[in-house]
Amino acid sequence: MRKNIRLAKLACESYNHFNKFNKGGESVANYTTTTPEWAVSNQSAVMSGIEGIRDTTVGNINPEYKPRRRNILTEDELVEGVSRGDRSVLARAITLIESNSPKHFKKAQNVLQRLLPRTGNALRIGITGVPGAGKSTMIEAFGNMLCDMGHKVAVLTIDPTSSVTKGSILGDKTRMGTLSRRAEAFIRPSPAGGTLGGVARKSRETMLMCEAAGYDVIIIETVGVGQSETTVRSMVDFFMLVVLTGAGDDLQGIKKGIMELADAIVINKADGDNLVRAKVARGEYERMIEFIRPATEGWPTHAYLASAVEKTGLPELWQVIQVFKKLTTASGVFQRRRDSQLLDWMYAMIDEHLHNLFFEDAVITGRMPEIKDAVLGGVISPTQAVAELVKLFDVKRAAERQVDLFTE
Ligand SMILES: Nc1nc2c(ncn2[C@@H]2O[C@H](COP(=O)(O)OP(=O)(O)OP(=O)(O)O)[C@@H](O)[C@H]2O)c(=O)[nH]1
Ligand SMILES: [Mg+2]
Repeated sequence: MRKNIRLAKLACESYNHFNKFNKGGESVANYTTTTPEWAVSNQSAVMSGIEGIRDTTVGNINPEYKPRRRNILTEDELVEGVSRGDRSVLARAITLIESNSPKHFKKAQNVLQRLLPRTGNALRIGITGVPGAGKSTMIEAFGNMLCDMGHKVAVLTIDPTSSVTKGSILGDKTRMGTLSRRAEAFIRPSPAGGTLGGVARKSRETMLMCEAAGYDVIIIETVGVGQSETTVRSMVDFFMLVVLTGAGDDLQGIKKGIMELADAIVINKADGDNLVRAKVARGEYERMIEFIRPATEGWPTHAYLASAVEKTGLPELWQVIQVFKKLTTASGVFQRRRDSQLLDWMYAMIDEHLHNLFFEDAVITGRMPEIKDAVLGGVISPTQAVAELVKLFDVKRAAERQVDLFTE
């Protein structure tokens, strides 16, 4: 401790000394300068010049200086900026949506509310597949192609593991290097942290913001492990599953459930030596699909070949998506899906809301251990336990205690 104080004193003294020295070279009297061995013998002119140098970093700190703060945008400015398609305002509106602060939550919701009339006009495409299947590479090639065709493309990712790995953000930005530099494209990595439910809400609202900003194709990438593909399916119109060759290898861990969600199965990396195998895989997938219920009423799911690297099969894929949109719009399936997605979303949020109210309530958490013991000890049945807990639960009080239910 004493040593620390001594050190601090020493640092302070030397700082003052240094300060004095740097004030326009007022005083160097206390310094003894030793000439370095590499200096030429007649150095006086140069050395005296040094005395006059003003160090702008140490001795001349401007007391008036205040670090520049980014001005906070008002609701009106956010609405206006996003409507105008201003990318930096859009990014800030999304940051507001992703914020966990109740104050930001309210502001973001107000902005979103005002922008709602401008949403809904984009085609929403989801892409899933095992890690390394080539989703990001494909989105980059596909996105560039769409931009060349005159579309505005927004790419979002849902990565339930991102709070753990964090690195995926950097990875995707570099993998989508050319796309991220285009004015017609907007890439936003997955909101970090939180439950999948929280990430889903944020991604959904981010998607709406992008639509309001004029992006007409939204692509959402998610890694095909766990629950996130169901979440993405519930927010897109068209869903593709990207797979690799070697479908026989136990379907590369792809569960039948995921295939049931897909409107198209894309066998990627159909290039070079892999092309023949990719064709074989396509046949195998086609045979399997026959036994699976199609994800979209009236739309037969098929397997297609593509190479994200050689950019083959991508125009055909876009063609397929166009036909899908035309057919499902004509049959009414397109709009019906969007309607039910909206209601499902609302119900899911109600579920989460009530779940949090109950399980985070102090009275319930206080009583829970005892009740659990009683159930495990065979003293009461689970049904009796529920009855007792629900009787204890006071919705009004719980609601008052909760600061903001949507902010995880
Ligand atoms: N030969 C070949 N390689 C490809 C193709 N598409 C992607 N790759 C390579 O496959 C690797 C993984 O590609 P990514 O696009 O990062 O795969 P991803 O599915 O996004 O992976 P995660 O984001 O980790 O789930 C990279 O090294 C790509 O260069 C393709 O069409 N052909
Ligand atoms: Mg990726």
